[in-house]
Amino acid sequence: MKLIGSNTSPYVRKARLVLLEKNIAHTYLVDPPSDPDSVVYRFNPLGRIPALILDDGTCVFDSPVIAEYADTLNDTPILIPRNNALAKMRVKRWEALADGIMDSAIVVRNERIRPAEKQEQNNIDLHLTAVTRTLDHVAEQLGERQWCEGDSISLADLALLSALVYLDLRQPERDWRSAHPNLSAWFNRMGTRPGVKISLAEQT
Ligand SMILES: N[C@@H](CCC(=O)N[C@@H](CS)C(=O)NCC(=O)O)C(=O)O
Repeated sequence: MKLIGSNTSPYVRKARLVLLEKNIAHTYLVDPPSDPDSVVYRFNPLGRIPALILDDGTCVFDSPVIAEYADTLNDTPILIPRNNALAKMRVKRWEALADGIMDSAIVVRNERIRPAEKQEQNNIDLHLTAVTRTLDHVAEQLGERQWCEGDSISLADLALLSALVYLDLRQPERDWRSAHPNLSAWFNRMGTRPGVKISLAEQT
């Protein structure tokens, strides 16, 4: 299978981390939709990445669907609980929080690259505040535990990591590590994982 993406997209990073963590053989193709000739338009009518192309040509999108599909391919590890509806909901809720951070950070990014006179400061402030509030929340939820949910790695950890890497890229002025030392320690522990190391080496 082939994962089409870009090294800056946090949603792509989440999908890539799932494939790497589960050791699922795939080719990673950097081919962002900002290039009008990107192959992504042939596979995903939305023209969005990540897009996972299966060997029979089936295209899987978007990142939560890719994560859920990929998680069914093997059990090493299981990233989304299978037999416990509440535990599954909690992991997916972490994913929603992480995706929400990404969504808001992208709104801020898109505003900031507009000419200064066209930027909507209210919109920027709204989304910066949403990110701050959500970081406060996830840091509190994590506490001193090793994993976001349960007693092993899950999609929750991979999604949150992807959101934080994106914040480092687009909001380097945001000192979330000082604000949340527990999140910082968790991030550093996550950074020792082989799949995470590969992904972190893929920036820009
Ligand atoms: N909800 C989608 C979001 C995907 C998305 O918006 N991807 C962005 C990149 S971060 C994209 O492809 N935008 C189109 C573009 O860059 O032209 C997911 O989780 O996969």
